[in-house]
Amino acid sequence: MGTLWLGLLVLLVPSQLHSLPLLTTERPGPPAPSQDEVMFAKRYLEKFYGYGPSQSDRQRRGAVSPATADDRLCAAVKQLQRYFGLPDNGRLTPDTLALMRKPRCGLSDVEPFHNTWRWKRSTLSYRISSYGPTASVSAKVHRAFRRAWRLWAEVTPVRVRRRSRRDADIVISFHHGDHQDGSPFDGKGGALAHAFLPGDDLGGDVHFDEEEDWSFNSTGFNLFAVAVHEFGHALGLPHAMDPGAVMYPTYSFLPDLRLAHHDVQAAQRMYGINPKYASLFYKRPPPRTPDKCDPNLSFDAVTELQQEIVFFKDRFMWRKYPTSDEIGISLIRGLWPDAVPHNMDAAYENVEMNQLLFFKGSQYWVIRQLNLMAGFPSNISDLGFPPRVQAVDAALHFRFAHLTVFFTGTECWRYDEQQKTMEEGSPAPIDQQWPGVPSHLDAAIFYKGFVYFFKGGFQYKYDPEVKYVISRRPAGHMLGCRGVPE
Ligand SMILES: [Ca+2]
Ligand SMILES: [Ca+2]
Ligand SMILES: [Ca+2]
Ligand SMILES: [Zn+2]
Ligand SMILES: [Zn+2]
Repeated sequence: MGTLWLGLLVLLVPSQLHSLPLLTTERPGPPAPSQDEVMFAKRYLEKFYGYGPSQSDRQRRGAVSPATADDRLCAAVKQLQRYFGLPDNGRLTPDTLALMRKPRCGLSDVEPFHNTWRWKRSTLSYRISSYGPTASVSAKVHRAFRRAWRLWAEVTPVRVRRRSRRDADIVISFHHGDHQDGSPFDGKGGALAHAFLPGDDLGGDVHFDEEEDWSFNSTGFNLFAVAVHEFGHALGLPHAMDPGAVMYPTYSFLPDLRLAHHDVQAAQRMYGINPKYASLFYKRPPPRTPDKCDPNLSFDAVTELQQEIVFFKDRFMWRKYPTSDEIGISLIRGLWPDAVPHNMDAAYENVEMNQLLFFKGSQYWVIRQLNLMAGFPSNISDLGFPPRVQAVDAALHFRFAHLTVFFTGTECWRYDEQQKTMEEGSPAPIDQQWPGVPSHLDAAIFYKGFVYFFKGGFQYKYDPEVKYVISRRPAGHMLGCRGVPE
């Protein structure tokens, strides 16, 4: 049975190779945005990327002087795409629009911030002038704000105390729609809150959109999570491009929310270091966003996605585009619904069905056109795994063979995507079916006639024709990380 498998695979490969150049023409391009979507995108870009009917000074001074309205729109879209780690094609692709629909902070991503916009005193006061929908749970609000200030105070010498004085430095309030500060709120979703940079009067103040579903848990929008971000602005911090940072512009909720390395650095550059910082964070330093060129980096999963390859790690992903050498890091949930798991086990794209499958533990999720399909997550026993298999290590999909190979420990399983059954003879030992390929894999992908396996800090390039591993490189090699020569 084992030899039969390999024979079949080799037979399939030449036809796959021949078909590859056609892929670009076979695939329909992304649908053109509707009139409404274009209007929505323009409003978003005006608000957050300085796009406007008249060119800004910065654009006029720039080397490239966009001539037409279309050029200016394209330039603003590109700027947004670069910020969020998308391919900067300047087009309003479904991915770009999906990102624009994510709830976020109401402050611009390109507003110039200066280090001079900081408080000159290290003891500040705040006051809550209105509670909006949270009036009935004011004790919880106080607790959430106190915890949020504490995160910043633990890393800097800044102290922020609640005062009932009218002249508090930082006035916190809830507002509805237009509230006369030039930045009207927009109802449910969209902008959740905004803040003013340090200064007199409105300076340092924080406004929350009263129409949001504020919460103290993972439902709706977590008030503590949004407060930590807005308080960062109230201290003078700008948005961060690092998707692991609290100062990243889009909303995300993590049960154990902490300031990231990037946030701590930014705050300490402004205010200095809390003398207790080293002892407080000695055992648990602020988390760093994974670096694609870290020699110790391993991937959770890797998949094809249309013409891209996507590498997953924790709650982040890197997308490699055939047309661009720029590989940005972004949040998994910046594109897909929140249901898609972090720290996933495996992923693959079923091109024929136009589906993307994610695996974690005994469950799997199916995404189609950026939405979770009904009935998911479901149990991997659906695919024919016996109860003893409670997770998969990696999934390898062959689109033209309608075949997916799953790897679990030292075994591999062949799933027939047309019959929707596990093929007879599954499982088989990996070392028989894939000579030279390690067991307990991290990820696998079929790309341009070769299979790439990932384990730990390495990528193994496997030639299905000679049935052996032909090279071993750093795991981040496809992401442009050449590493140290072996
Ligand atoms: Ca809103
Ligand atoms: Ca103020
Ligand atoms: Ca894995
Ligand atoms: Zn913000
Ligand atoms: Zn406001």
